Amino acid sequence: MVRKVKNLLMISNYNDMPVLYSFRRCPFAMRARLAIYYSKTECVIREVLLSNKPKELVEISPKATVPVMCLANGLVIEESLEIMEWCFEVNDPYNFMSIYTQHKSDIKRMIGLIDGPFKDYLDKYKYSSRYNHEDKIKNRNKACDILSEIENKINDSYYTFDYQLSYLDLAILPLIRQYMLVDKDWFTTSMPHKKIKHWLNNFLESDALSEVMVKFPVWKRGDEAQLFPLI
Ligand SMILES: N[C@@H](CCC(=O)N[C@@H](CS)C(=O)NCC(=O)O)C(=O)O
Repeated sequence: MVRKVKNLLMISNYNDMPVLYSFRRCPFAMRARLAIYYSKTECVIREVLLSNKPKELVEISPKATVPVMCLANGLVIEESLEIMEWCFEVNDPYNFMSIYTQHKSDIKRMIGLIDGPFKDYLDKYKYSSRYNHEDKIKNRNKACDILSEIENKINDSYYTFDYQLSYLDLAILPLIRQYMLVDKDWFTTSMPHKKIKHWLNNFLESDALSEVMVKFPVWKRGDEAQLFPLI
């Protein structure tokens, strides 16, 4: 969703750069930061605590999920996928948008599977202390079944499309990384989708991931602008 801030004085912009409200470990904020990184967009990043969101974030985006991107003209982009699209519409040095445009319905359907049912099973698997052991395994396996679609999509070059990263890879890798992190040993030794393991490993070893996972102190009003990415 895109909204407009009415009182532009509410936005403290640094050199007219977009401001990204982010939370380092959030997979949705990660996908937004990956898009910022790959589109070579310069922005100001504000790391937030989900347990103590700054009022500046809640004022510009009452639903107050992260990521949120606020542009100098007052436009506020409140969904991670829309932030990705905005970044690549402004600058797309790796031509991500051409594959996206050609295969939009397929890509949206797969992102929908990962953001929807996969994320639901992942949360139940990850926070399984609230459930019994049997449920934990059941939810892990249901999430794993959904991953068969992605496994079938990954080609011999270990991308979902052609011979390069795409919008789809960037959008879903952070959630699949989160799935792996719940039980690394099981994922490495027993998770059946071999191509996914290889594809995820390439991502885990990438410069892009190191850049987007740099730790920033939690932002508070009055702090100096923290630019992102650092390079
Ligand atoms: N559909 C949203 C989902 C964003 C989302 O759910 N972010 C989580 C953090 S991973 C959040 O901000 N939750 C709000 C909270 O925990 O208060 C998007 O893609 O941007």
